[in-house]
Amino acid sequence: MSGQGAPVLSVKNCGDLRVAIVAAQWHEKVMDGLVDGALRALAELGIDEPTLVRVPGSFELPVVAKVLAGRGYDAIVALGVVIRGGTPHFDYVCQGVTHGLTQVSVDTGVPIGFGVLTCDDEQQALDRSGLDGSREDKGHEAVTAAVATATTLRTISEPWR
Ligand code: DLZ
Repeated sequence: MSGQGAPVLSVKNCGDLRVAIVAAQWHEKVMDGLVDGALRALAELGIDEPTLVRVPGSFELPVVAKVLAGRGYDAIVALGVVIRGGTPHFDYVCQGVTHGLTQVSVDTGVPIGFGVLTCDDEQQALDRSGLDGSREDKGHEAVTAAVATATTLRTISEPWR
């Protein structure tokens, strides 16, 4: 999967949305880039004072996302970096976080931006981190996708006239 084909999203009328970021702490340098990109995207969208919650690792993202989803947030952004090692652990963490976040989002109806990088090595993660010199800015992208979906849900939730 590559970043080619990504849409240019135009998100409007979202300044009043309540957004929470939940971010893991493994791979600090890459995580710093993802969190910075997410906060930058929220500022560009006029969404002030987002909540930022840190968890130890990506595997802990879904449970905290679920609690946040129950606290009235309109959108959640989950950020993490999982890098392949020499054991099957990588697959279990990736599967757990992906399945867990999907389940939380579908069950609660709260959109979750998926900003969890699953990479073969650190360089692949840096290339997607939004740090200087990187090709992609996945924290920024995850915010834009979550907020765009929240505005869509607001539109289709309005009663028919
Ligand atoms: C254990 C583990 C490993 C090996 N690798 C990562 C990783 O690359 N990225 C990440 O976010 N978390 C990793 N973890 C930690 C798990 O996500 C989790 O925090 C622990 O298994 C404790 O539940």
